[in-house]
Amino acid sequence: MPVYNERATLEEIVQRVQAVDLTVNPQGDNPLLPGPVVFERELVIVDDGSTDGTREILDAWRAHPTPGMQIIYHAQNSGKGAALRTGFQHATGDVLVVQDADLEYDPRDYVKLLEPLLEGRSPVIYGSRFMGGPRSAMSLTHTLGNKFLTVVTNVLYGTSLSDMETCYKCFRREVIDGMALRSRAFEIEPELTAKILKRGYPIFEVPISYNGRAFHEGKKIGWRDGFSAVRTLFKYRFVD
Ligand SMILES: Nc1nc2c(ncn2[C@@H]2O[C@H](COP(=O)(O)OP(=O)(O)O)[C@@H](O)[C@H]2O)c(=O)[nH]1
Ligand SMILES: [Mg+2]
Repeated sequence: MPVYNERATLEEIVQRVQAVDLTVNPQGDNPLLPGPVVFERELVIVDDGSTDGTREILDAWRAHPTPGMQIIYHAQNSGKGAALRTGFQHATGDVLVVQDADLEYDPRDYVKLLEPLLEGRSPVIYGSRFMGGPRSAMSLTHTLGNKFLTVVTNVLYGTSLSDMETCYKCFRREVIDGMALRSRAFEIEPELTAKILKRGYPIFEVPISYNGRAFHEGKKIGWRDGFSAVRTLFKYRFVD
């Protein structure tokens, strides 16, 4: 969980992550499929130099450690990409899921990501906001921006994804083992997607719910990040 100045939502999202039932029932007629699987939860929170009071909340939690929860501090703000890279380094589990610290994504969807993963459909599952799941309105600029970046991804990498920029990226650890991730800011989404596809992993998508927030509620991504995403998609098409 990358966190930057999320005082208003941090406690609520962590409570939701901790509360969610992680029992997954893989379906299918493969006799080798396990029965119900209960995933163990490990939450790695990376605070990226927050200055709005988020640190004080985290300080209090660090004073009374919760098993299965790590809290890591960046000395200064370095961007969502840097925070994710720190988180990936510290996570010890077999499966990783990215969880933003706002309330746009719903942890109850984790099982939807884990089910096809366990069924062996792919070691990489993306939760898509554009497959008919329940959602609040997304602004027109964000909708067009997301669709455009997804089309650029599909053209460059020969895929037919519906949501490249989704925060709900779930993958087995080995998918990113040894992967040199360089992005500091929001270009981490196209970089991860590009490198996963170049390693030859198919990305399996499932519908998830989405409760988008507006800029005045703290959303930070903007049109400059769109340009940077396009540059990133082109760059990693040709270099590693
Ligand atoms: N680490 C880090 N995280 C950030 C930064 N900006 C946003 N985030 C976090 O990254 C996630 C996504 O941010 P958000 O503004 O919701 O972006 P969007 O939903 O992709 O537009 C949230 O958990 C933020 O706290 C930043 O500069 N550094
Ligand atoms: Mg967000």
